[in-house]
Amino acid sequence: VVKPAADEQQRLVAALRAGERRALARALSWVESGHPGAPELLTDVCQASPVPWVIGVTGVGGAGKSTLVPRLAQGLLAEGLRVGILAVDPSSPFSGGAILGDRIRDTGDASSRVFFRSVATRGGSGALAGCVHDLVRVMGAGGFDVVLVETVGAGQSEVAVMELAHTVVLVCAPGLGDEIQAIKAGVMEVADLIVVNKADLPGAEATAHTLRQALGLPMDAHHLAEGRNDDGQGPCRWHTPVVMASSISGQGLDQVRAQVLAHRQTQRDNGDYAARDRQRDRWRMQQLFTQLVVERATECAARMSVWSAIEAELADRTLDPWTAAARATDSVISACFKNRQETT
Ligand SMILES: Nc1nc2c(ncn2[C@@H]2O[C@H](COP(=O)(O)OP(=O)(O)OP(=O)(O)O)[C@@H](O)[C@H]2O)c(=O)[nH]1
Ligand SMILES: [Mg+2]
Repeated sequence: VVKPAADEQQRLVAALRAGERRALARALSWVESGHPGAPELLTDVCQASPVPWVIGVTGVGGAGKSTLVPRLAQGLLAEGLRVGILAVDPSSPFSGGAILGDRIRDTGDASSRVFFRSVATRGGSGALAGCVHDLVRVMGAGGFDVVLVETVGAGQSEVAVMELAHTVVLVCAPGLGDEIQAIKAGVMEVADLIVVNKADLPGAEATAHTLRQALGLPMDAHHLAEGRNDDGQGPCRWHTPVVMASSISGQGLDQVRAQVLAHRQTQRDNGDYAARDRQRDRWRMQQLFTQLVVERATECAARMSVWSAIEAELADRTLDPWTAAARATDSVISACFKNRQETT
C-alpha cells in the first residue's frame, strides 16, 4: 500500500470529525492494519480531539462481559454520553461479523447510536495495547465521549490494555473459580470495580464474599468504604466496590453504571484521571520511540558494510553474539548520527 496523498488523509480526518460513520470505520481500519497513512492521521487526530473516557472491561471467558458491555453502554447512553465499544478478542480475530450481529440485537433500539467494533489482534501484548490506544484516539475525533474496551482473559496483554483505561471493570461469575484466578493474575489490583455477574445463579453471594474479603484487608487498614470516599479533608479516594448484577435480568446494572460514573468523578476530582492520561501518552511515546529506533537502525544497518563483516566474523566464530551485537550497535548508532549531521 502506498502512502496516501496528504489531502486524502485530511479529508478523512474532516469526515471523521463531522461524525461520518464510514470515515470512522475507515480511519479505524487504517490504524488497525498499520496503513502507511496512519501515523499522520493519528497526528492530526491527537492535535485537536478530546480523549474519550476509557472503560476497560475484563474477566475470564464466559463471565458475561459481552452481555454486560452493551447494557452498560445503553446505560451510559441514557446519561447523554456518546458511547462506542471496542471488543478485543485474541482467541477469535475473525469473529467480528458474528459478534456485530449479536450486538445489534443486544442493544435493541439504541443500536444505531452505540458504535461497535471488534479488534483483530496482531503482534505481542505491547502491540495490541498500542493499537487500542490509537483506536481510542480515533474514536475521540469521531465525537465519542466513552469507549468501552472489552478483553478476554487475564493474561499479560489484557493487563497491558487495562493499564490504558481510566476505569477498569473486572467481571466475575459464580462457579467459574475466577475470583481465585483474578486474585492470582493481579487483575484485581488494577480493577476499579468488580462486578459479580450472574447474580441470578446460586453461588453469587459466596463469590462476592470471597472478593470482598480479599479487597477488605487494605480497606480496613485505611478505614475506607466501598466506592467514593470523601471526608472533605484532602483529596477524595476510591476503594474498589463489589457489585452483584445480572446482565440478563438487569438486576444491579443501575449500580454498575452509578459506580463507574462515581469512579470517573472521583478520579477527576483527585487528579488521577489526568494522571492516567499523561501516563498513557508517556507509555505510547516510549513504545513508538523504541519502534522507530529499531526501524531506522535496521534500515541503516542494511546499507553498512560493517554489518556483513560482523556477520562473517560471527560465522567463523572469531566473534561471539554478544560482542558482535555490541559492535554492530556502536557502528549503526554512530553511522546514523553521522548521516543525520550530513543531511541537516
Ligand atoms: N444466568 C446468567 N447468565 C448470563 C448472565 N450474563 C451472561 N450470561 C450467559 O453467560 C454466557 C457467557 O456470556 P458472555 O457474555 O458471552 O461472556 P463473556 O465473558 O463475553 O465470554 P467470552 O467472550 O468467552 O470471554 C452466555 O451464555 C450468557 O447468556 C447473567 O447475568 N445470568
Ligand atoms: Mg465475550
